[in-house]
Amino acid sequence: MKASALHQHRITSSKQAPLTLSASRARSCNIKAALSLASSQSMSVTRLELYDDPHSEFSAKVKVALYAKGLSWSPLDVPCGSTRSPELLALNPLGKIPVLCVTFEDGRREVVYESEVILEFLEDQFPQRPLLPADPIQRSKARLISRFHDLYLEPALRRLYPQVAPSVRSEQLVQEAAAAFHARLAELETLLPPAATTTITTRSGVHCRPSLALTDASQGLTLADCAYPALFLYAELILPALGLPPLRYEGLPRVAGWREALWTQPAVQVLLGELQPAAAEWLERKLRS
Ligand SMILES: N[C@@H](CCC(=O)N[C@@H](CS)C(=O)NCC(=O)O)C(=O)O
Repeated sequence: MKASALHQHRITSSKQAPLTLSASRARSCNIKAALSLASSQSMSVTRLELYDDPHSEFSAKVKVALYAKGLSWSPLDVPCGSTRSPELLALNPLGKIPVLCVTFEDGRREVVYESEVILEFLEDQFPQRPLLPADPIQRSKARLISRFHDLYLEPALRRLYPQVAPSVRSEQLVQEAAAAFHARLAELETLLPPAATTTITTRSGVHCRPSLALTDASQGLTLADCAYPALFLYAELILPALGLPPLRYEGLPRVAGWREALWTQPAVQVLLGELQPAAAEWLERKLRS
């Protein structure tokens, strides 16, 4: 699927096409038939709505999965622009986005939150274009890499966010947080399978073959991949903004090859088309404060 086609799909009004496997499929068949195909459960989903913020890293993770599965969804603004608003807390008592609202064909509306739980829900509800490999061990590895993002790598990067504003920046905290982030990246290198470092020899020399976390790039994304485009993007923006050396993934050949392969994926390209300007705007705003 081309990136432009995916983008069109993302902005499709849910009134026009409640939920489809793909834009082309919606055109070629009755919507209701597509909906029942799209759902593994007896009850079909007619609408997906996502409370998100254009620069939210965890919302980006969910959007990669939605795009990879070719699912249509509508964005919802966070009520009053605050994750602490009574309206959002009524949906997610943890006061965080992303929050996915799911409407079923009988009109029932359910709320799913926590990005990893949302991804697992999407996988259960829409098993077509699976994001989890068939083999149980490979599934556990995909979950491990995704979990590593949520529990270890992203929290390390997050320590740098409050340091972006020059008015409150502490050089010591920047150095400590950057060192901790690089230590986590080195751990990530060891979690990735050696396939990510597979080299190919051509007449022009030896090249690192781009590979996704668990599969060859030609096989598409898995659950392991969804969180990392936003993580890499923010890390690449924030480190130099803090006066630190740019992130070049030196000594991390598996991570470097994986990052390169991610950027070739249509779902990631759609996400980056939205996230890059939002992240740049966020950074500019923080740098002025
Ligand atoms: N563990 C949560 C983390 C979500 C998260 O931290 N979201 C941020 C935006 S990227 C947020 O809502 N922050 C507001 C807050 O923590 O009050 C998940 O995986 O969904």
